[in-house]
Amino acid sequence: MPPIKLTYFNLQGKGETIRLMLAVAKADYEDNRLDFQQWAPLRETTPFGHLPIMTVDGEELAESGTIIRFLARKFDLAGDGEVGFAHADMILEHVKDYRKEIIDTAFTEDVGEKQKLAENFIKNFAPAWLAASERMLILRGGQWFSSNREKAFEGVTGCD
Ligand SMILES: N[C@@H](CCC(=O)N[C@@H](CS)C(=O)NCC(=O)O)C(=O)O
Repeated sequence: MPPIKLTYFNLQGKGETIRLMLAVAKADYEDNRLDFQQWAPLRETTPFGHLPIMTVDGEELAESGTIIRFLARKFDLAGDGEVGFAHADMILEHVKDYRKEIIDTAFTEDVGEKQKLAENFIKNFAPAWLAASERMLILRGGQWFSSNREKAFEGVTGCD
C-alpha cells in the first residue's frame, strides 16, 4: 500500500495542487477519489468535516494549505530557507484569493449578481491579480516565484 493516501472528490478543486505536488515529487500515493454518495457517511469521521484529507504513515492531515505546506517541506519544494518558504507561501495565499473570486462567482445563483461578479472579475480583479503576480515574478528573477532554482519538472504534465 502506498505510504501516502490523498482523499478528495473526483475533481480538481482543492485537491489538484496537492496532486500536482505529488506528481512533481514523483511520490507513490493512492489517489482516492470519492463521489458525494461515498462522502456522506465519511464526513463525520474526518477532522473538520471537509476534504481533502491526506494520510501519511498513518497520520491523518486535513486543510489543503496545511497539506500543501507539509508536502512542500517533505519533498523540498518549499524554496530555500525561511524566506524562500515565505515567498512560496505568499503565492499559495495569492492563488487562494483568485480561487475564492471564481468560486464565489460560480456559486452565486442570482443571475444579475453573478453577471456583476463576473464582470468585476474580468475587468478589475483578474488584471490586478495578474499584474501583481507578474511584478512578483519579475522581482524574484522572472522564472520562479521562490528561490529561482531549477527543479525536476521534466515529464510532469499535470494530472487528469
Ligand atoms: N479549509 C478547508 C476547506 C475544504 C473544503 O471546503 N472542502 C470542500 C470541497 S472543496 C468539502 O469538503 N465539501 C464537502 C462538504 O463540506 O461536505 C481546506 O482548505 O481544506
